[in-house]
Amino acid sequence: MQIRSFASLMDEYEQLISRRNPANTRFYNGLFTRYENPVLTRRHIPPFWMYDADPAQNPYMMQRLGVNATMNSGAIKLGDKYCLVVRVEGMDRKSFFAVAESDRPTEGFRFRDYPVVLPDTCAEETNVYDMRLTQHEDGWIYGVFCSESKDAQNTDLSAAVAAAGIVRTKDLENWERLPNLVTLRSPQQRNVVLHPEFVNGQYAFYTRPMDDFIETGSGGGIGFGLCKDITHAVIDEEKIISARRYHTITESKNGAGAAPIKCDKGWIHIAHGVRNTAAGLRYVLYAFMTDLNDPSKVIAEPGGMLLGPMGGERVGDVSNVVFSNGAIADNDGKVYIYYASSDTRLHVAETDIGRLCDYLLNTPADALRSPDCVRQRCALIEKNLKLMAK
Ligand code: M1P
Repeated sequence: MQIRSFASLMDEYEQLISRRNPANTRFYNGLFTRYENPVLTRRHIPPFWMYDADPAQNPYMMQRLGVNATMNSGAIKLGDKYCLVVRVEGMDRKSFFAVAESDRPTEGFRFRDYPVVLPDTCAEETNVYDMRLTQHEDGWIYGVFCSESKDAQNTDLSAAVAAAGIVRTKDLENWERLPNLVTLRSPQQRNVVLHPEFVNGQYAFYTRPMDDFIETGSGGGIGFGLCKDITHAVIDEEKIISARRYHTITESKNGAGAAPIKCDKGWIHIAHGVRNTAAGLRYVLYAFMTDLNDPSKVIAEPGGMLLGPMGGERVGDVSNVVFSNGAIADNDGKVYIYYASSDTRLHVAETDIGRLCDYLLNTPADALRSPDCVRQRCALIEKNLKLMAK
């Protein structure tokens, strides 16, 4: 096998970072634009994170600390920079966070020189992943993420406990770790999102109650709860605001997704859902809207999907997975949705507030119930055939 020089690995990496990412003009649905290339993959990891560049120490120029995947990032605009806090999965399948940024929303993302070093305050934690970022009106940027630990009460070696970890920062550089969220009525939590504004003077969280590490439980769905003190966040009362319903996008494992985006019609939420079917799990991104004055009240929840997997990505077990933890609403009204596909790479889709509102408020809510869906389609066809005949 030929031994590559570190310089050639760096050249290849720089070429990848500077590659343009044109819009995919073959795709049209009137709602969003897709782009030809993912914005981040494991090939975007700087070689100096993985190789010892010293040939005396690394004569075969062998990867010493490899990376398996980049996915499920939180997203935020900081000054002029589009920033992603990315879940980076090592070869050992354990994850850590790293900030990638660009001055353009759809290309040019480059990881900062060092990954995020979280304060080591949670001794029993074994894995961290999927951080959602919220610019809160209290002035801090919060990251809420999945904190996984060994289940000490269970002798099964693989039994795990999921909690919502909380960190805060002003610059995505220096992070303060706060105690994990405590929800008194649900033993475990994953995919929790902090609302950007105070609600009744308190911090508001969208939660996903779980009975155990995998099961979302009988009372599952998207929960909502308030807490007074985020430095010791405890939610006493967690109410379900969007219940799981059989064979809909919110059937199981639903989370609240990205931090909500405020517009004059309500709060726009972009989330992911997965349905169990005989053919396996079916992942989609979906959207819902909550009331401006009461963000615990869902006012629009189309039944259809917002964004499915890209064609040509159906490889292996996780071919179906689409997952979003982050979207950026820009000053000009454009919205960039960062989504992971197949649990290995991050893509972007571009839309705007007007289109998202139209989608949310005018897409049939029961489109996934098949007889209704077909009837609605027939009504649409009939209307269009009449229009075309004129
Ligand atoms: O593999 C799909 C997803 O599975 C988990 O998500 P959830 O909390 O919904 O079960 C996470 O590992 C997530 O990162 C992953 O994309």
